[in-house]
Amino acid sequence: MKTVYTCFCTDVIHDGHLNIINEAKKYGEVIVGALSDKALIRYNKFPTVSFDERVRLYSEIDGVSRVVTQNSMTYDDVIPALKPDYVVHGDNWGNGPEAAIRRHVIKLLEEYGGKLLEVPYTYNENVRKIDQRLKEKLAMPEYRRKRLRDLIKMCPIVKTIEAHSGLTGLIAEKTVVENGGKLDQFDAMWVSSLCDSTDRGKPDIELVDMSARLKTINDIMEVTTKPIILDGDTGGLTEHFVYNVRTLERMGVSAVIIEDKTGLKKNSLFGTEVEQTQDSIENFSAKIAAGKKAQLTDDFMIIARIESLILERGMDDALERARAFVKAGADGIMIHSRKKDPAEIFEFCDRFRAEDAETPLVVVPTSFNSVTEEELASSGVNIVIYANQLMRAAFPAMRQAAELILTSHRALEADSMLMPFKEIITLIDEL
Ligand code: SPV
Ligand code: MG
Repeated sequence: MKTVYTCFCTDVIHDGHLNIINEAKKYGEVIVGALSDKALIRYNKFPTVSFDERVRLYSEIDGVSRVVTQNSMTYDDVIPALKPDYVVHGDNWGNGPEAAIRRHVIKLLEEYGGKLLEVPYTYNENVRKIDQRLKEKLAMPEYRRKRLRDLIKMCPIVKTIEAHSGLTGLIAEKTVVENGGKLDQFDAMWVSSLCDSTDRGKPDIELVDMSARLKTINDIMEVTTKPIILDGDTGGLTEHFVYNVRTLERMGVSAVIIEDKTGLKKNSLFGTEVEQTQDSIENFSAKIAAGKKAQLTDDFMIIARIESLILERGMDDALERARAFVKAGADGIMIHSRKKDPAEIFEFCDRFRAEDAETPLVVVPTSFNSVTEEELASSGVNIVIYANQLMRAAFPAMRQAAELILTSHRALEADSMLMPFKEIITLIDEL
């Protein structure tokens, strides 16, 4: 009997999947591949049920002979091993980033004479509702909040991009690229104080208050499902911080990062060019401990950001603070630097990891931007934050468009740099 292989990456079986199985079984014994969690999260999906539950779900479908694990989104592990006579897939992967996977599957099949069968993709009201329901589930606070802790366990490094509005949230949520046959996307979003302030035309000095920051978070949450890390500046007064922890947690924010500065906070990238005061270890530890005591779930994370390298207080001071803040209950350490060379970040990570193998490490490579995710991951970094690039990309583009219109006395000259009108109206999902 011939064998037919198809890969599923769904948490819910709908008409479309049943149609694939019904078509597949006409050609032989049906083997379903369950995409592993690690592969799934790079593939624009996040599981809402465990891998074992997905395997059980697929095994129970009438017509499925067995379920195997597929670890590679490019089918490299399963096709050469199983050599199925046919691979069945919906006909909706010919365009966009998935097209590379399709080409690769065809190549793998050609190596031994296997064939690709494409089934018309089913898109009806029932399928649409199920997709929508899954998305809603992921956007709910209880799912979104814990997703960051899950990602830290699942990913070599959690890739986080700044978002400061619904629109930038959509970019963080939906941007998927194909690179070397693999799909990739961001895992999480950073609500930066710098970008949230800049977007309002205000300086980054804790002037934009928590009510305004919560509005930004809410705008982002309305249109996304990915976890949110809030830049909480200094955390403010401990007596206020505890209330904000509760609010953020209830909203479904996954983590707040607070920095060990006090008084008038200025952006770290100014370094010692402006006057900035570092908080004492005792005060900041007490703030962390109070925040941890206030939170109600085990999911929420309070991450301590150490400014010793920014303020040129030295590596030993940074490490002493890291030790103290972890002891006070911090769920992670962010170490910041404004040097172009990542050497001091690597030194911190190596020395910290020599004493503490567990506590998640976070870095923001704005200045030391030549460092790769792979290098950071191999130094023990768990979360990389691209803290301001979307804002910095948008500003010069908007200014250039404004200048072109002013100098041309019409909009035609700016047109080639603009997104087509049709595209911008389809960017936003309608319910
Ligand atoms: C932010 O994005 O606001 C940050 C990171 O705090 S930095 O601008 O590098 O200080
Ligand atoms: Mg900030």
